[in-house]
Amino acid sequence: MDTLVEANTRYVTADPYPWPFNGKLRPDNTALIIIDMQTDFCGKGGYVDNMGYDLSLVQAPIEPIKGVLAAMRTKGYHIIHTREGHRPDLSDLPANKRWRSQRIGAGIGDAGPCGRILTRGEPGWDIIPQLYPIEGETIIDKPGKGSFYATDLELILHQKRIENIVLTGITTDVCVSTTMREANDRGFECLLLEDCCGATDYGNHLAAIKMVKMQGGVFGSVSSSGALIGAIS
Ligand code: C5J
Repeated sequence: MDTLVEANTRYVTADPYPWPFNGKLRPDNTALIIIDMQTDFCGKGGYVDNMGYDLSLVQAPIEPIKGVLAAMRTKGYHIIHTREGHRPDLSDLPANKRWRSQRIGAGIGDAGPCGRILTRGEPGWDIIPQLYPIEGETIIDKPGKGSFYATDLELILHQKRIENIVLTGITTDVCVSTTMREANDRGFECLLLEDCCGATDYGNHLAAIKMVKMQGGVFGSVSSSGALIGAIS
């Protein structure tokens, strides 16, 4: 059974608990956040490709996210996209982050096949065409891994009266996980869609998902694109 619908409540079948905890799943109080689906993280010639990782792991969530995005757009849910990247003058790039990226052969701000790596305005930094935002959707540009740090995301979520967040994107163990932890600490009710995420290391992907589920759902609950689409349809 994908949904449990009682009077004025709606749940997504999820592990370790049906989500959201209070059954208040509605378009007006729920946002889909799609994290960092940029060419730099999943495209040929981008940052992750330059570091030598297997792109198939970070491309796997593209089709499942497409399905969730279409379903949630149709139903009028809030849609938020994020992009990790730095100002062209690199004034928001910590020296240690730059040093570490150079050390692994993908220096942030350096020229690459898709323009300057992880630099705002460059082709590689932008969101892939398959998941490109449409008019009215929010885009959050962030310099770090978490989507709340040094951005106006929290203010926007409060202005829109959002209580529930569905998390998707890449990478499961870095930006998605960091954002989920930040959101959870701020009282947002979070759901991670496991087939809508991917990591540069499959073991890390699985571990990041496992961590969400411990302690009765210490950061929220975990489900799939199919269960979410079933629940809102
Ligand atoms: C990383 C991200 N992995 N979007 N960024 O550096 O997860």
